Amino acid sequence: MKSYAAVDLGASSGRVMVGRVGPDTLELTEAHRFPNRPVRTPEGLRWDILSLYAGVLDGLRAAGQVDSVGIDSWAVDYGLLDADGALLGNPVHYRDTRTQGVAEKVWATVPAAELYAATGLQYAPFNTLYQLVAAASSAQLAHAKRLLLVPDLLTYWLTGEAGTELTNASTTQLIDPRTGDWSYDLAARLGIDLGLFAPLRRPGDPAGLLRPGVLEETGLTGPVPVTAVGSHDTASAVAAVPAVGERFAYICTGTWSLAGLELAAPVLTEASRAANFTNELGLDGTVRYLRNIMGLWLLQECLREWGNPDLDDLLSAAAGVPALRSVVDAGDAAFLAPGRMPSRIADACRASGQPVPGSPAEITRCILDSLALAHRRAVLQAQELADHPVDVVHVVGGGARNALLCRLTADACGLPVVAGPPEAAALGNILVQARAQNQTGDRTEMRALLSRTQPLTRYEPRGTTAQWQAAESRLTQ
Ligand code: LFR
Repeated sequence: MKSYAAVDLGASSGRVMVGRVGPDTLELTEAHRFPNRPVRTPEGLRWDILSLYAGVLDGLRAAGQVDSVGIDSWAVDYGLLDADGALLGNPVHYRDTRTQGVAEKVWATVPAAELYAATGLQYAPFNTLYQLVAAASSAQLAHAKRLLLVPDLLTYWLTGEAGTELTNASTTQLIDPRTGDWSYDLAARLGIDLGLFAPLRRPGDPAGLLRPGVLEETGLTGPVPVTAVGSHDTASAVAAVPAVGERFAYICTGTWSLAGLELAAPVLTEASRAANFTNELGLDGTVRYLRNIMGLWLLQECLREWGNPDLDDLLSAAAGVPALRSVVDAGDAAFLAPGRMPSRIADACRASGQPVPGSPAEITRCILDSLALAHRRAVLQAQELADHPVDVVHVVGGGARNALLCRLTADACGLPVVAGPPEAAALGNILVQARAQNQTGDRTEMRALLSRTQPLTRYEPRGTTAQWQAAESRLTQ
């Protein structure tokens, strides 16, 4: 039996989980959870990276002796280091407004269709490429000698070794998904210096040893290796989808819903671009062909506005609200920024001529119906665009605990939903570390271990999908 620490940083909290792995064992316990509170400074919205790093150190201390450590977090964001290796400012939050209007400038140099053909990445205003173009004339970038994506930055602080983990690098929009290498030509055309990036490493590669100072601070006894995992949280979550066979879709639910397929090769067609599907990279050269849907962010922002009422009470009240009275487009980037979410949702319903939800229960129901509808759309379109039919939808991540969301998703997709594990990102992180120590075999074996050991809930679809189709056409009209 071996133990691994998974550092898993989400948009609203970070956690250090300990995984115990044996031939028929995969147990997860939470060693430490800490808030992730972005801060609005005069310059804009920033991540409080020092408090996150302090949370990681506290978590490693709480985790106790482990055989390895792995780090995953949200994607696209980065820290810049100067020539001395010191951090230049707090990493910018992907919900910051600095990228507004930047895409149009980029497309004037490299048309959107060419960008997609080269990188396979969906349009999202926050892709690292747009962030770098937005920062092009900043003093920080001018002084930067190194760019490290968030998990790579924390790894660097833990070990002193700089690298760029590939699954997360694929979210920068600077990687060619066919080769898994940088898109040199594209970067040159946009004046982006790829020399800022440290060498690529892949999930399972060694990422150094905890520095003596870190050992001292955490009370661990060295050597403790840090292992590169799927450092993009969604890559780790997809690695932990407990699927049998290949005919499955997944939805990683949390702040975002990431809905799609695991493929052997990217889909770079014009139809795929028009549908805004992304080709991010996963474990073992796989492609995460998926769409970003606003996810439970919509509800989290409402809860914040309502003063954080009890979620279970709210969800049972929402279950009693008539279904599909009004829906919004949960894929709409208009919902990206924080603030005023209940009234933004009400406005969207009013603008599309639907009944305007008023009470928290009605708004919650509108959000969950809208998410299920967006899940349906993504699952159907992904199968069609990739010519890859599925028999089942796996819901992993925090939303797997939300029975109403899982049930509505099964009904909307007209497919069984298998819900769980909720801590998929941490489990994927741990399994890659275990594999690096030869404790598990390939992806199929990892998934078999998950389905043997993790409690899963199955939701069979009810009724026909006619009312979902009707809601869909209401939305597209
Ligand atoms: C989910 C996630 C998504 C990414 C978004 C922003 O946590 O990593 O995959 O698109 O956050 O980084």
